[in-house]
Amino acid sequence: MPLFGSRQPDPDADRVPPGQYKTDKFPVLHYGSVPNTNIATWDFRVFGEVDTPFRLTWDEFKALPRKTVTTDIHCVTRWTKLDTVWEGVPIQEILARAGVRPSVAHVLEHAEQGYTTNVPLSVLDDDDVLLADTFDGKPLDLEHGWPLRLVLPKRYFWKSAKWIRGLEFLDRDQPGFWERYGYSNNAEPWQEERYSE
Ligand SMILES: Nc1nc2c(c(=O)[nH]1)N[C@H]1C(S)=C(S)[C@@H](COP(=O)(O)O)O[C@H]1N2
Ligand SMILES: [Mo]
Repeated sequence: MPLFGSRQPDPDADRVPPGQYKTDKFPVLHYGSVPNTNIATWDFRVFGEVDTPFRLTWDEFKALPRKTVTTDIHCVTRWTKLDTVWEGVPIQEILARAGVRPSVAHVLEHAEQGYTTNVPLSVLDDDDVLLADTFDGKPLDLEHGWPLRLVLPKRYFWKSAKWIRGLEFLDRDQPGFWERYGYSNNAEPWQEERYSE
């Protein structure tokens, strides 16, 4: 018996960013309602400052190269979930196909119902960033973003748009939905960048 009670130090403590707590649940968080997506008319658009803008149908998306990423996720409302397992198309596959122009420094994620969130190209262009259609080996639940969401583990999770429909490449920054409401532009959990100054 430990001398001062039975609480053991959490072996995962160094994986939980400042001000966050660990949960095994998978909370559902979004603004508005769960959209009604028709997979037959669904598309994913890559546009803006790219040499090869393109549009993918669901079947075309499903035919792209895929990989699995296991990662921790952090929501600004303070929950952190460790070792989440996602599968989908690596973002670097999309970037390569688009031919992103040298002038591009920013990307705007576009999702259903006008939800947007912005991210620097240098942050998006990482080997743990996925366009994910699968969580824990199963298609995404509707409320977690079916059919497709972005997963960007190195930023608070509002930068991971559910029901994503496109990426817009920009030569200047353009704040997204939460960023316009005073949330941090950079949103780095280890720096605890929750709100803008
Ligand atoms: N389209 C869309 N994507 C969104 C949001 C949203 O409101 N709309 N909320 C974000 C926030 S704040 C979080 S924490 C995560 C939550 O993902 P989850 O519901 O799968 O846990 O989705 C993000 N993606
Ligand atoms: Mo969030």
